[in-house]
Amino acid sequence: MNLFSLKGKRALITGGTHGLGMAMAEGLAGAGAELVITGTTPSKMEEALKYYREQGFTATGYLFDVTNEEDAKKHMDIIANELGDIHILVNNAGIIKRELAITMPVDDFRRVIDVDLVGPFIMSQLVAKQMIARKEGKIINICSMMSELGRNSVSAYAAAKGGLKMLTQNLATEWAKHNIQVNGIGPGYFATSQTAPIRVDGHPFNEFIINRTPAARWGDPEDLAGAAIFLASKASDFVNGQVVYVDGGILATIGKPANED
Ligand code: GCO
Repeated sequence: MNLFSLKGKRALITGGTHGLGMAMAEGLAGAGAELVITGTTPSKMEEALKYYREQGFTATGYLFDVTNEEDAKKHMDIIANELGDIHILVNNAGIIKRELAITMPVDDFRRVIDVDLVGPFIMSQLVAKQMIARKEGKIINICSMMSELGRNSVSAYAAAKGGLKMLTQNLATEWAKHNIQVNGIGPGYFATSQTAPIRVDGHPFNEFIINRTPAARWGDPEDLAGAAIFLASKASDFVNGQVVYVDGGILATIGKPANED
């Protein structure tokens, strides 16, 4: 089981104050990693750090916007001085704006691309500099079903997450020779605050997803911990540029008629 041990490793999870980021951070800490959490909301950060520390985990938090290159560099320098190297980067911070493309304000489209695609590039470039020097590192980009499929109202998010899948493959291409493994996790449909509006009982999308998912359920954030531990540990030292889909089988099937068991 040493293959999956993260003892002695420091993992930075962007947007690790709630939702899927928190679930993955908990999994990494459970495997032995020290946590560095970034966020943008002081109250969420305070609550999250209290929760991590109540679990007995070592956790430190930093408030900055990953799309602000100058601020990100400043905080990554502070982290390096206060804590030391980052061994594992999880680019999890992301937003979604659901609006049909025909009416979506371009500034909204641009903001989604900025947070979900440019932010991961900025953070990857900052940590890769120390990982190249150290000749080892793990970068995990949180992609999406929308890295592969589209649906009405998520054009910006799909463009960003499709780009994030290709960014994962390209960073893997450039940095594998430095023993840096860059991979992705593609969550299916999970029960989080981001999906709460389309998950309420009776919402047509809720029934649709249950029917469209072979596992016939929404994902539980804890379902992601295993993939995060795998891609953060020695167990994936020869895995490069892959996206591990944790989706209950959605991408494996064209789906089935609503009345079919
Ligand atoms: C949506 C959902 C999805 C999921 C997830 C799927 O509106 O379709 O929010 O985007 O959150 O990204 O992988």
